[in-house]
Amino acid sequence: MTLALPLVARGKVREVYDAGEGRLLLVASDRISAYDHVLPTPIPDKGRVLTQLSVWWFDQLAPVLAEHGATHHLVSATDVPDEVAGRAMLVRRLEMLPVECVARGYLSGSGTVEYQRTGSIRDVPLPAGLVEGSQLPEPVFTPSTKAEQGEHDEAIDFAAVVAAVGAERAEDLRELTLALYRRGAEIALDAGIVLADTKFEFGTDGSGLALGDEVLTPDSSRFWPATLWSPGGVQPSYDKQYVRDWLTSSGWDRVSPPPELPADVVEATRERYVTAYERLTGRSFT
Ligand code: PZK
Repeated sequence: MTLALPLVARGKVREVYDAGEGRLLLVASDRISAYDHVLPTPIPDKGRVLTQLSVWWFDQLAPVLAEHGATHHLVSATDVPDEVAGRAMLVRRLEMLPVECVARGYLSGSGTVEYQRTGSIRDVPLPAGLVEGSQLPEPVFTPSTKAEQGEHDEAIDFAAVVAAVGAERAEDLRELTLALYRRGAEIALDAGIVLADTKFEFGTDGSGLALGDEVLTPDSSRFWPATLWSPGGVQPSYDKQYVRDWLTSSGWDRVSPPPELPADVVEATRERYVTAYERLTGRSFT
């Protein structure tokens, strides 16, 4: 798929185009990544589900943003080229800030490693005895820097955020990130989904902070089925569990190009994305 617009940036599973007049077009594909690889098999409708979920979240989060004197970048999800209908967002072009704003409400992955080494996460001391999957006493702001393509984001402390954007903006980013996470996690839990952590990206538009990128999707967040939440081990992923389980059982070495997924794994994974959308939004996906 090639749009007749200049390509601004390309991620593993989505692209950004210049739409002119100070606007960008964010296009989500049906590609899926696992274990740091993009798989050769697309998941039908994934791009549309994640885009429509993001659009819904922008609306849900608008009051939280307004309380903080901030906005979001979404202009329209309908005024987009036919070729990408349903899976593209027209957004305001912002001056993006060079910080990935992560909030964690549960211990997982690199957060668990950091806690086991230091008893803290970033600048926040935590009680003893937490395990992979534990809920944290309070959500924690765990920023990172955007790595070059193919590299992992690098954890930074709050002082590094201050150095990057200044003290006042750093405080604003932390407060807004945690407020958005808290509201998102509350809405998700009502729908039976634990929002373990998530990443936001912010920019500025001349009058203040604006929430950019995609928001609170399974690609920017860890979603866990609430009914299966059981601290003490790696939690099943809401969306990618079938894919990870199948890749593991396939004997793939995680270094070679990944194999094609079988049709039943594709269909079960598509169903997970659609169900997450339907449970969260209360709408049917059509
Ligand atoms: C922007 N990215 C990261 C996202 C990719 C890369 N509103 C904005 N204004 C200016 N720049 C960006 C945004 C947004 N969102 C974000 N790159 C540019 C990114 C999606 C896919 F390949």
